[in-house]
Amino acid sequence: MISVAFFKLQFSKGLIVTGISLLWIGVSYCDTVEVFSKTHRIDRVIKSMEGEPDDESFRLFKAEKPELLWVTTGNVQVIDANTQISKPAEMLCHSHLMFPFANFDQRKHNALFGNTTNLDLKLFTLVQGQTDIELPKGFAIPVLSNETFSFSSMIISPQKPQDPMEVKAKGTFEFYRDKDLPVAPKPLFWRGLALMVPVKSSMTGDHCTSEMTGVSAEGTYMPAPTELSAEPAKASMNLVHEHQSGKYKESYHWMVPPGRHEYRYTLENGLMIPFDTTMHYANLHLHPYAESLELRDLTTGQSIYKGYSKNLDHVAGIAQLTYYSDEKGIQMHKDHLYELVCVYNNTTDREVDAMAIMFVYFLDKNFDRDQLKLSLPASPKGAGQKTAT
Ligand SMILES: [Cu+2]
Repeated sequence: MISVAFFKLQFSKGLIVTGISLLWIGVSYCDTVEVFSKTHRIDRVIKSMEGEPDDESFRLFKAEKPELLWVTTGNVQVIDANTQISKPAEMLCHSHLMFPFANFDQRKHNALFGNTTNLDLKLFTLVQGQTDIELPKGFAIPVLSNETFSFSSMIISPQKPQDPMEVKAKGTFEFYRDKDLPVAPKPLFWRGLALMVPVKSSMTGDHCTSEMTGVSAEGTYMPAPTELSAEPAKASMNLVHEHQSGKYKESYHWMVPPGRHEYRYTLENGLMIPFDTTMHYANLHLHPYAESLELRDLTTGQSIYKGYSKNLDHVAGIAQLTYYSDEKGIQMHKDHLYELVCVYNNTTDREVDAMAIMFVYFLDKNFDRDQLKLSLPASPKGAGQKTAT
């Protein structure tokens, strides 16, 4: 059967959802949803992580009854709010397709799938240097049509614009309706693995997502050895927290002094996976002046994936990040020790801020769409027309 879908739904706060057949896999088609941030006026330099955060709520698809959807790709662009013309990619700090932060409960979410899935808060993080994610062919993230999502974005401006400009972030996400797929995709779940650096601070974090923190252990604060510790980045002082050992504070956002520096971090919580499984996709989040980020298996000594960053020539920014994508995958182990190794080469004469996060996608091997029983009530009247923002 070959069919073409087209729908257009108007949501609140500048959100448009359109769908049309764009990508064909065999005889199946995908739907596309477009989401827009609010308009930002840019008239000055706005550094990394110092832009105004924006969140837009939306649903992927309006269905009479809840149904299974499979998310496969994400794209983000910064566009002129009036002409829709694309702006330079260095104006994007980051954006996420995620469940709403304020009320996401991982346990409750996965209970919707009979506890056979292991999804976390985010589906995609798109950043300067990689504004597209396409999961490997035949792989996708299972979600439900009646779930609310958040398109979160931050726009920055490494250079002062000649004239003030009005811009928006535009997110485009593709998904399939399960009922249109003769063959089930292989399910993936996301984890964010952030490199933490010992920092000189006694601040305590209180608003953290899983990749931003290790375990917040009780204990007496002891400063990290001075030669190892960095200044925490001021924009993320509230995310400084204690290392699992209780011996020092650490942060996923820190300052790199001039020169070339290597940072190593043993993942305190491992990979946060419930079983041994395979990894099929990985993408990076690095800041300008980064060279590479590597995930290593300390138990076997094996390098799992080493990604690289190419910096822009004309301004502090990232031109391109490499990513890992493989249908065959790499075997990963719940009980192995893993390490992140990151290199920054700060070629300026002042400190620059840094992050190093690897977003990884694992096979959710216990999820079986044929066993999924959607016992959810149908969406209440009007659901999907307007969602909280
Ligand atoms: Cu960052």
